[in-house]
Amino acid sequence: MKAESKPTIVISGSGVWTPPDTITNEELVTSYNAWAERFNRIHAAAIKAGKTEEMPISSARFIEKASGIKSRFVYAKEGILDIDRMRPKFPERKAGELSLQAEFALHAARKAMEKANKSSSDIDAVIVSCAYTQRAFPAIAIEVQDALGITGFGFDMLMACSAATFGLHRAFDSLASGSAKCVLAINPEVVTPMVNWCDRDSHFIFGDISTAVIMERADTAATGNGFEVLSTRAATFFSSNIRSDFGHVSRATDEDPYGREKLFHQQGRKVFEEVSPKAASHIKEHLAELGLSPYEVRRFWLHQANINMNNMVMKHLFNGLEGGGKGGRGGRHGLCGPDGPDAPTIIDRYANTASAGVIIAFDQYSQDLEKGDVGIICSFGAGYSIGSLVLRKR
Ligand code: CO8
Repeated sequence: MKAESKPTIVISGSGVWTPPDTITNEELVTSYNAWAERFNRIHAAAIKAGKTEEMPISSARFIEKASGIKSRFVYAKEGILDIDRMRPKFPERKAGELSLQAEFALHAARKAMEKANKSSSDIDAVIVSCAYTQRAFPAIAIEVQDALGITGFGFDMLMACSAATFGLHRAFDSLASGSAKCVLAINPEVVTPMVNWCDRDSHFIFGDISTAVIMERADTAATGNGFEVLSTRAATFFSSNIRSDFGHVSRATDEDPYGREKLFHQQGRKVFEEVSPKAASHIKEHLAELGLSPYEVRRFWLHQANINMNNMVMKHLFNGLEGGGKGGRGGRHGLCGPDGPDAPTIIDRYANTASAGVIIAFDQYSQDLEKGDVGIICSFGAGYSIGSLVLRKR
């Protein structure tokens, strides 16, 4: 959607909140391997008879090389590393208490509000958009709205790794149509309960986090800086290569709602191969709609699932393009890495935080941009889904 003849809409603040615990690859692998070795010892006879599959051994070196991940933030470390549990342990909260996910949301929301210099009375819409909500209703967004004393409306939406961009699209549309004047869009990603910590191929991928963004009309923005939203773009293509089938219907099908197939699982290699070119084409086409070349983009805030995948997206994006233009990246072709944050990576410290990764990258690598610089936020993931916003520094 183009912003032509519509009011100027800006991102005026963002915030990132991290839970207190971290788990390094080494810690994770030590505990997983102890669990796998014990499993193999206990089931040695069945494994020998071909009745049970042997659990493979994980490696910290593989994880870093294959994904770029070195460490991740988690809400509760202990249960995950306990080989008698292999999943986080959170204390239950009663209906009258603030829910865990609302607490996550509030931490990031307050940071974004402070950055944008907004109080609750300035905001009239709350969107909680993430990979999982901890309950069906009442909406976490309404709980957050109530806790902050915001008058207006709030709703939850799910869109896996593209939840942040798709949530911001809804914020943009509400502001453009006039149904809201200032939107608080939050991504409280409490994902560690849905990770299969006994699956060697995916136990290292995710971490918990919370991010938030304030989007509003330029004429109400309290700070003169921030980023103008030039345009938004979304695309989806059905695929079963990334699935999480946990849901209320399991109660009726008598399936174990926490079985292997119900937790997060993926065909990682296929996802890598299929999504990277799609994401690059999406970015190229979105920029072309605005008459821009990738060389005119100062910063690419990409989804943070895998460093090699982001390098592949950037390679596809610049492949076959002529030279560098104004503000372009010259010979560097925007690759992620130590040379420079053209497509900054935060995956080493945070791992994959589902939808929040693009907002962490944006929050941490946007202060140095100069007036007029163009950047693009682009998420891609389960669905498949791809969502982008082209921004210009004010
Ligand atoms: N340690 C040692 N070896 C391993 C490990 C490990 N931990 N894991 C796999 N291996 C082995 C494999 O078994 C394989 O062995 P072999 O060759 O003998 O079969 C070998 O290493 C290579 O395996 P792969 O080809 O699978 O490895 P890759 O190099 O492709 O790396 C990745 C695997 C890192 C998973 C990679 O494929 C990847 O990241 N792909 C992108 C996937 C992606 O972006 N997914 C997005 C999912 S997230 C999302 O959309 C939102 C979901 C919502 C959040 C859900 C939260 C719970």
